[in-house]
Amino acid sequence: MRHYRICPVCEACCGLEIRTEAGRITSVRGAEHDVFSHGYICPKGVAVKDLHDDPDRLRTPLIRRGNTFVEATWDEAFAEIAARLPAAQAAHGRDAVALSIGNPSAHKMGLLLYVPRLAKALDTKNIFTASTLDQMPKQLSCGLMFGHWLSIPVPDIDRTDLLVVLGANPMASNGSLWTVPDFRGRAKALRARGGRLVVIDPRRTETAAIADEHHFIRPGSDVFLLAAMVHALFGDGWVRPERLSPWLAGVDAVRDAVQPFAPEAVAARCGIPAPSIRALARQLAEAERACLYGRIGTCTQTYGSAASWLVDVINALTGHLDTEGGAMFPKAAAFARNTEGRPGQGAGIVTGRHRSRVSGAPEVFGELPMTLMAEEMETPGAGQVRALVTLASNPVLSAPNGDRIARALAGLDFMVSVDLYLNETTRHAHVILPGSSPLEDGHWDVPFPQLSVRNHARYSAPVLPRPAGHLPEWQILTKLAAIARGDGPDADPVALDDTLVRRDVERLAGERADAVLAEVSRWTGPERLLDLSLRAGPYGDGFGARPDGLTLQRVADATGGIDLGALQPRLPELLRTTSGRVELAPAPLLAELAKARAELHAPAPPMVIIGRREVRSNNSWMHNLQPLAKGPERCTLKLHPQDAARHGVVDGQRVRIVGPQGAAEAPVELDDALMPGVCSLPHGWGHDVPGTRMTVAAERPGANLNALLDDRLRDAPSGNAVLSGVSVTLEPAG
Ligand SMILES: Nc1nc2c(c(=O)[nH]1)N[C@H]1C(S)=C(S)[C@@H](COP(=O)(O)OP(=O)(O)OC[C@H]3O[C@@H](n4cnc5c(=O)[nH]c(N)nc54)[C@H](O)[C@@H]3O)O[C@H]1N2
Ligand SMILES: Nc1nc2c(c(=O)[nH]1)N[C@H]1C(S)=C(S)[C@@H](COP(=O)(O)OP(=O)(O)OC[C@H]3O[C@@H](n4cnc5c(=O)[nH]c(N)nc54)[C@H](O)[C@@H]3O)O[C@H]1N2
Ligand code: SF4
Ligand SMILES: [Mo]
Repeated sequence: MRHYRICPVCEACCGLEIRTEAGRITSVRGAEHDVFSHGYICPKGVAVKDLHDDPDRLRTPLIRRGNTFVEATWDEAFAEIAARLPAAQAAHGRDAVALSIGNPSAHKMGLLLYVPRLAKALDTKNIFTASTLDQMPKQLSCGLMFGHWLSIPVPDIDRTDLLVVLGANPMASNGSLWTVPDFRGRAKALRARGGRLVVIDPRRTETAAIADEHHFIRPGSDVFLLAAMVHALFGDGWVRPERLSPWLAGVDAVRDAVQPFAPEAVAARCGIPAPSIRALARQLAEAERACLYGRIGTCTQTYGSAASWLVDVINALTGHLDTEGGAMFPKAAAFARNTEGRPGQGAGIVTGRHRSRVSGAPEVFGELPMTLMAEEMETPGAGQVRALVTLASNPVLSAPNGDRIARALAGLDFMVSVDLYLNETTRHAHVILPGSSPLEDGHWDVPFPQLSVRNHARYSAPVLPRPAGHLPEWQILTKLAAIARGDGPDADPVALDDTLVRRDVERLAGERADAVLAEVSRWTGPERLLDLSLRAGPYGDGFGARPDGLTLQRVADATGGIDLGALQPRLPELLRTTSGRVELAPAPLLAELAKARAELHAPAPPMVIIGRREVRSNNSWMHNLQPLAKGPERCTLKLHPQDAARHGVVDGQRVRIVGPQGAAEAPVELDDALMPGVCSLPHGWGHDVPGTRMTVAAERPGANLNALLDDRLRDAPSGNAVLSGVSVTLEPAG
C-alpha cells in the first residue's frame, strides 16, 4: 500500500511516500506529488520507519517503583497520576505544578492543539518551553512590530535576487521559522538566475559553502553589525521604504537610536571590516528584490531580541518587507491569528503579566524562561515547583546547565512525562505515558504554514493503525487536563473534548453552533479542531457560505495537498498592532540597543563556543536510530588549526572543555572553517546517563554542550537562553 505522510521531524515539513505491506513499512521516500516539497527528503525523513520500529520506543505506560520502571496499564498509570498530581496542587497551590513543553510538540497537532487545554486546567504560571531556547526573541520582536508573535516574515527565496543569511544554516537544519523544503535546490535556482547568496556566520558552514560570499562574525555581535547596517542605510541615503512608508511608525526614532553604531565603531567588535558592513547594507538597498534572514544564531545571544528586530527594520527600510522577492508574510489556511478579527489593527501584545517567583523574569506569551525552571524547583517558599509534567521535552540535554536541571527533577515530589523514550529527562518521571509513533496519527502542521515559502494546505491520514488500547496524544493530554481539573482518573477524554469543543463553538458561532458542529461531525479530536479552523479560515468554505472553499475532507482527498499560490503582500491587512502601523521602534527594543552600546567595547574572550547542526541529527532525540547514528563520530569539537596549536592539541585528541558551570570531553576535529577564537560542539548529546533506555545512543553517547553553558545568561526582554558565544577554556583531557 502507498501512503502519503507529512514528515513530522523538522520545519521543512516534506511530504513522504510510505509503502507498507501487511502492516509493516517497506520503504520511505520523498512524495513527488507533494505540491509543496515535490519529492524532497533527507535522511531523517527516511528514519520515521526506524523510529516506528525502534524496540526502545515506549509502547506501554511505565510507573517508577523505587529505582526501576515497571510496565503498567493505562488505567493504572492514570490512577497513579490522579492520586498524586491533584494532591500536589492541593497541598502547595496551582503554581507548584510546572509544565515543560518540547520541540516535537510543535510537529504534532495532537499535542500542540491540546497544550492550551492542559495549561488551562493546570492553571499554573510555571510554563517552560523550548521557545526560550530558540526563537522567543523573534516572536517578541515580531509581536511588538506587527502585533502578533507568529507574524514572522520569511524570505521569498524563489523570487529574490539576493538572500543574506545571518546565524542560520539551512543546508543542515533545512530551515527554521522558514518552512522551505529543498533549500539547496532553491538556493541553486537563485544563483542560476543570477541572484546571490551571502552568509554571515562564525563558521564557514555548509550554507556558506554554496554561497557567493561569506563573512565571519564574532559570536554575539549581530546587534552591532545590524545597527551599523541601519546606520549606513541612513547615512548614505539608502532608506527607501517605498510603498510601506504610510504604515511605518518610528523611522526617525530608529535613525536616532543607531547613531552610536557607525560601521567603523562596531567593526572590531563584530570582526567585520567597516567597508564590508557598508557593502552589505548597500547590496541590500540596491537589489531590486532582496531579503535579510536571521535565525537561531541571532536569537540565542544576549541581545537576541534587538538583533531579531533589526533584521526586520533593515528589510523594511530597504523596501524589501512585504514585497515579492523580499521578506513576506504567508497566509495560512488554518490556525493563523493574523487572519482573524479586524484586518489591519488589533490588541498588539503585552508581556510581563506575571513574573517568575525567584528571579522576577517577565512572562512572555504565557511562558517563563526555560533557564529558570531549575531555580523554581530548588528554591523553597510559597509557590515552589514540586511537580512537573513534560511533553516531548528533554531539558536535561537541551537546556543550559542540564546537570542542575537533572538534580532539580530528582528532587520533585511527582513528575509525569509524555514521551517516546526513557531518556535523560524522563528517567526522573514517576509515570511515563508513551506518545504515539507519528505514523499512527493524522497530520497537519499547525504553525508551519504560517512560516512557509508558499501558501498551501496539506493533510495526511494515519499510515498505520494505532495499537489496541494505545491512547492518542490528544486524549492523553485531555485526560491529564481532566485530572488537573479534579475530574479524576476515569474521565472520558472524548466526552470532555466534545464538551469543550461545543463550548468554544457556542462562544464563536452563537446560534449557529449546532449547525457548525453538525458540519464537522465526521471528525473527532484534532481533526475536528482543524476542520473548524480551516473552514472558518481565509480559504475555507465558511461552513457552506463559500461552497468552493476548503474543508478538511477536500484537503484530505487531495493527496499531496493543495497549492494556494505564491506569497502575496499582506500589509496593512496583516497588522494587529494597536496603532495599525508597523512599529519600527518599540520602546523595549530601543532600550536594549541603548544597553548594548555599553558593551560595544567589551573585550573578546580568547575562546568561545558555538553549537552546530548536522543533517543526521535532530536536537537530542534521534540518536537512537541506527541509520542516523552510524558513520563517523559527529559529536566532535571543531577547532581552527591555529587554535589547536595554541592549545597544544592535535586532530582526534580528546579535550576537556570547561565552561562557566561545567565541563565536557570530546575529540577534536581540526577545521579551518571555524573563525579563529571560536570552537564548535553540537548540542543534544551526552547519552551516557544511567537509567535510560536508548541502547543505540548509549553506544556513542557524545558530550553534552549544555553541561558547559551558563543558565544565568539570557536575552532580557524575551527570556531566551544564551547558547552561543559562551567563553570556555580548553585543555588536553587527562
Ligand atoms: N546548546 C544548545 N542547546 C540547544 C540548542 C542549540 O542550538 N544549542 N537548540 C535549542 C532548540 S532550537 C530546541 S528546539 C531545543 C529542543 O529541546 P527539546 O524541546 O527538549 O527537544 P528535544 O531535545 O528534541 O527532545 C525531544 C523530546 O521529545 C520526545 N519526543 C520525540 N518525538 C515525540 C513524539 O512524537 N511524542 C512525544 N510525546 N515525545 C516525543 C523525545 O524522546 C525527547 O524526549 O533544544 C535547544 N537546545
Ligand atoms: N539536522 C537538523 N535539523 C534541524 C535541527 C537539528 O538539530 N538537526 N533542529 C531544528 C530546530 S529545533 C531548529 S530551531 C532549527 C534551527 O535552524 P538554524 O537556525 O538554521 O540552526 P543552525 O543550523 O544551528 O544554524 C545556526 C547558525 O548560527 C551560527 N551562529 C552561532 N552563533 C552565532 C552568532 O552569534 N551570530 C551569527 N550570526 N551566527 C551564529 C552557527 O554557526 C550556525 O551556523 O533547526 C531545525 N532543524
Ligand atoms: S528535511 Fe525535515 S521534514 Fe524534510 S524529510 Fe528531512 S527531517 Fe523530514
Ligand atoms: Mo528549535
